[in-house]
Amino acid sequence: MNPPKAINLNGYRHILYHPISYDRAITAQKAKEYFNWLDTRRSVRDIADTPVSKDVIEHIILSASTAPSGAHKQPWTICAINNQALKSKIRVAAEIEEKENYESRMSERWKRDLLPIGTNMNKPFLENAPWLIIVFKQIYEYDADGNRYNNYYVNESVGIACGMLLSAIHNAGLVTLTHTPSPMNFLSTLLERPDNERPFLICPVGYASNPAYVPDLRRKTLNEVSKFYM
Ligand code: IYR
Repeated sequence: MNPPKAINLNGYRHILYHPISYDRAITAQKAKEYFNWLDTRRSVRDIADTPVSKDVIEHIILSASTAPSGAHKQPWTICAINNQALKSKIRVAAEIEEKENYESRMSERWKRDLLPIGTNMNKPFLENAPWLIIVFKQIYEYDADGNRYNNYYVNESVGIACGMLLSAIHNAGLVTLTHTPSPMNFLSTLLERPDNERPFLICPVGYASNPAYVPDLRRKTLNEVSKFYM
């Protein structure tokens, strides 16, 4: 007998889920192929001004928004900016904070740790990239009765969505980097975000410049990042 297409739990409808699954050989192949593909992702600062269509950005945002979240509140607002004047304002404001960071707020050790990455206070990618995707977290919301309630596991949920955002950008053959100027409250003002939202991450998105350079970094090995208990 076929299982019912839907059941009732706590008065809520639960529907039969048909996950895509593969036989053992294909499962192993898929796991390896995904790693090999994801391992080609790099944070890229040399981003070309080549246009990227709004439709592409919309689907990247939809992909990020498939992330699991605390009580399925999806506590994020993902802003996409391709207005040149607004991008310039964001660059100017970010560089003011970064100047302060590099000149006084960051420790000597921190700056030494960034030498291999080659970052500095100049953020041309904020203006050159065709799109800035700026993720805001929603720390609280109002229910139907107008009562304010806090969202759950907001940082975890939004962090996961950002990971999926990066994967979606990579999948489209585009590049980005995770930029977190600190403090970044200027984003709330410039983008006129409501009081319940806090800026979480800036991702400039576009095609890589040609040529583009990235630091010659090595990723930790499986042994370095994992411990199996079998
Ligand atoms: N937010 C600064 C500094 C910075 C900090 C870390 I940790 C990095 O991995 C990279 C940069 C900046 O964007 O330059």
